[in-house]
Amino acid sequence: MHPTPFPHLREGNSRIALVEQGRAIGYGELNGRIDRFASGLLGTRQDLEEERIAFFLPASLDYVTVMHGVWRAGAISVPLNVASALAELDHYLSCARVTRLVASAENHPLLRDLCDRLGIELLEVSGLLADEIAPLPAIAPERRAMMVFTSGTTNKPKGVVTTHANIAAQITTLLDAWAWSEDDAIPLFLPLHHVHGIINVLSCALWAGAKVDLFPKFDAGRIAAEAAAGAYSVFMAVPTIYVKMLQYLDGLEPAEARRIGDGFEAMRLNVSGSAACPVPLFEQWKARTGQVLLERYGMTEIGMAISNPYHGERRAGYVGQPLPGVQVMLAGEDGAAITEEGVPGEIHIKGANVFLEYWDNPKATQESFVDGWFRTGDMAVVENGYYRIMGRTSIDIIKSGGYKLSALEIEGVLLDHPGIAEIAVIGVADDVWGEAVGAVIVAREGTDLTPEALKEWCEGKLSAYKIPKRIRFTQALPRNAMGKVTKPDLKPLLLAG
Ligand code: MCA
Ligand code: AMP
Repeated sequence: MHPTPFPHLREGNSRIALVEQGRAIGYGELNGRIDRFASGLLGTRQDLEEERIAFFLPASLDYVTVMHGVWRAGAISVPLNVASALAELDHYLSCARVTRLVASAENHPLLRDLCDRLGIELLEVSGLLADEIAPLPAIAPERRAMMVFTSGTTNKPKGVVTTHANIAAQITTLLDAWAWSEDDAIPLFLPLHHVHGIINVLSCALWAGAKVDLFPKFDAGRIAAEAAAGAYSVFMAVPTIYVKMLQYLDGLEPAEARRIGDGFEAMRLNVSGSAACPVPLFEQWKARTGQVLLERYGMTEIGMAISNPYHGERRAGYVGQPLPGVQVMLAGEDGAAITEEGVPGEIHIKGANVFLEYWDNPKATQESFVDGWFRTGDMAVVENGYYRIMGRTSIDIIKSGGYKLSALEIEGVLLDHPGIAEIAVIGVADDVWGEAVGAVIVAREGTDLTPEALKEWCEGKLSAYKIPKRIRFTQALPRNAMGKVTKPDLKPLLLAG
């Protein structure tokens, strides 16, 4: 019996599982390393019984070893954002009540004080690879497997807990819907503390027995070169990355750009998600590469829920239909199900894919469900059989570069600044990022605030992408129909109040 519901990474699969900086790692080697790591984690224990083990690692052999090793030892994986500021890490580690943190030696100096203060053991993968493989516990599918932090409208990010069964459901529906096979190869450059990178790319590929090319970070030039060389069959990214790829191609000689475009055209699938794919972007990508983007809709709490078809029409500006096994209901303001087309409602979701709970937060968990349906906070409408996402019910959620950010969390941090009397953080429409983080600030009298000084002050408190890029004192900014402030020409400028 497999110790976890996740297949034993295709024992007997002689194919390549991972490519890390040009080095190919086979499924056999990976499997053995995971078992050794799980054994090292267990030590003298037989089952880690949902102990929380965090890891601060980029996409790497070590990351995969820890994620699966933690699962096999019966603990909960808590993957951390490697771009987090220390104050953010402090929140994740204390909220999850993490006992052990795995990071590469070069990051130990950065994390040492925090771990000491929180009583967390700071470890390296190499120190936990046991020589002998211990008997691994059999893990029931309903046990907790992973905790991923997500921003909500409330102040601090919440830990979304999924079980082994949730993860299995989220993966297997995509394997079928998008026709994954062991012949596939995919680049992985998305951050690995979010479901998009963890489930859609890494876990689907490993479950299928396919090949994953690991990038420590997004690198348009290298991705383009590999795509042109025919290295990949599947490509998955957020809209901002498609914008950045197009910008990169625009800067090349036409013949070179065409060669890369042909490389993308030869792939069997290009997927976009995590944020709305604007119709012009869909069209530009098609013109450049011949690829008709498959747009889908998902969320940390539910994995993927709605997808355009793999076979059949992929409609620009729409996310398609519910995935097999996922129940979708649009709820009107009175909570009743909307049955006719053209009437907007909030997306509610049911299915084996839906998460178990927000960690240590029964109130938030309870409030996010109604009659067993998970309330996503996203509005949608069905038109000619296809769902169209209309936006969030709360303007306090900003989606920037595919990252979900809480305006209130950013306001909370900035309000500690002695020169800020009042602040409103808002999403500002942006061609590259979808939305950029904007802040409207009322300064305390006599203070001399500049965007640069504020940015510097935020270091260590907020990840770089949460730092307001556009700061301005003003009375009123125009809003669009969705309630979003849309003033594209706002400059990083601070005017006297
Ligand atoms: C980075 N920068 C930004 C943003 N991000 N500026 C404004 N808005 C942003 N969102 C700035 C940095 O501060 C820096 O500025 C400069 O851009 C370069 O930063 P860097 O991090 O190097 O940018 P990048 O490497 O070009 O990264 C862009 C990226 C990244 C690759 C698009 O944001 C990314 O990987 N996004 C994907 C997020 C994701 O996977 N989300 C999935 C969650 P300066 O130079 O001034 O410091 S959603 C999900 O999982 C659900 C389930 C779903 O549906 O998928
Ligand atoms: P996260 O909570 O970080 O997992 O992000 C999930 C959110 O991203 C959803 O609740 C939506 O608001 C948004 N989202 C994901 N996919 C799409 C899409 N294709 N179009 C519009 N919004 C999307």
